[in-house]
Amino acid sequence: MSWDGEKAGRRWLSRMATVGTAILAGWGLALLLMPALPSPQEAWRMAGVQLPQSSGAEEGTAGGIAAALGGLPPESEVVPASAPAAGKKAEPKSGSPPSALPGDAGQIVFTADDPAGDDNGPGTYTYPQDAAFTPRGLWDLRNFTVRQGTGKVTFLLKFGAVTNPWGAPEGFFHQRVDIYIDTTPGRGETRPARAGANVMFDPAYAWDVLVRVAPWGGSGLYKAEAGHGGAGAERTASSSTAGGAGAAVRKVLGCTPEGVRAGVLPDGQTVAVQVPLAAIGAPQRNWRYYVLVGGYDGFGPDQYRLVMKAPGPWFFGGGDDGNADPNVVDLLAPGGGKYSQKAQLGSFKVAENRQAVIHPINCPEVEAENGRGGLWRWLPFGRSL
Ligand SMILES: [Ca+2]
Ligand SMILES: [Ca+2]
Repeated sequence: MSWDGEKAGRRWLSRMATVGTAILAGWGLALLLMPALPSPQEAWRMAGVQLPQSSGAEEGTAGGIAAALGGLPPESEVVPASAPAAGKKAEPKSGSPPSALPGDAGQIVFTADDPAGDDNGPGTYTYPQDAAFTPRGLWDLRNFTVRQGTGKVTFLLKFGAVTNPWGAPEGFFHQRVDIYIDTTPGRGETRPARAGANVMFDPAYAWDVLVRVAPWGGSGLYKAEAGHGGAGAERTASSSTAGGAGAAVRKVLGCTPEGVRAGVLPDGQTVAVQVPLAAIGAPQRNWRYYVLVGGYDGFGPDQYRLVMKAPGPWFFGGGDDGNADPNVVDLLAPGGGKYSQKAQLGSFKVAENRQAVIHPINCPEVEAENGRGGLWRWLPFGRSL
């Protein structure tokens, strides 16, 4: 099947996603109304969340978490299980409050800023044209922070904007984030867990752990199996299409009250994902982080919204109609230099059907390029900013 044909097929599938969204919204609503199954908000509370210790450098976070403990949004503010038909103007419900959030987020152990206004992939990508994809900043990662608390590791992803037009129970809808972590030198995977992001990972920093972030219960913790890091396992787009095999991975935890939990901080801009410490381990100084931000599409490959050559109501534009171009619109990376987002995401080759190779933050090469006063800081556990 040609790339064009294949992508056209997926384009059709994604048009059907509006129907899917309605169904999913229905599930989400049912989940909220079902007493036997706690909503994520209830789950936070069931877990006995506590207020984090304020370190004085977390304006809008600590106080926000306190506000979040108020509980579920009023029923009147739950978005009805409906979605606009393709081509019809969507009416995002901006009045919905963000979901309640994980408390006891603990101390910051790693934090990195990302440039504002760069949710354009290699510099050319444009937003889908439907009104649901407003305002600007939905995919513009601004900050990535890791906190270690009692029995939990929390990943905080601050965006330019977060909206929830179809009432996903997590409080966000548009963001599809993968946090791939190289925790163990010399082993791991250089391919994504599933085909979809359309990128390859630096073989020198093959990933071992994936924190998958998606609405509608799509978040989870995965680990690479044996892996083949360092083997120069580069592959072309032909082996990484939607139906192709992803990396050998094991699902460790799904999105459950005892597993991985996701929500939005009351600042309305920060997606938070909490993972049990026992499952992921204590963050270490030498953990390398790949943070990939794409658009969520329940019917997209690995739930990534496709990037096409021409923009459409439901697709990003400014890419290519094949599968060499990344479906990643923002990448945690320095603002310039050899490892800038533009350089990394732009390293794909359509003619050779070759995907971009990306590099993690907090590795010596990128750190050197980042220069003095870099974007990120490692903070020994127990120390406040
Ligand atoms: Ca950004
Ligand atoms: Ca970026």
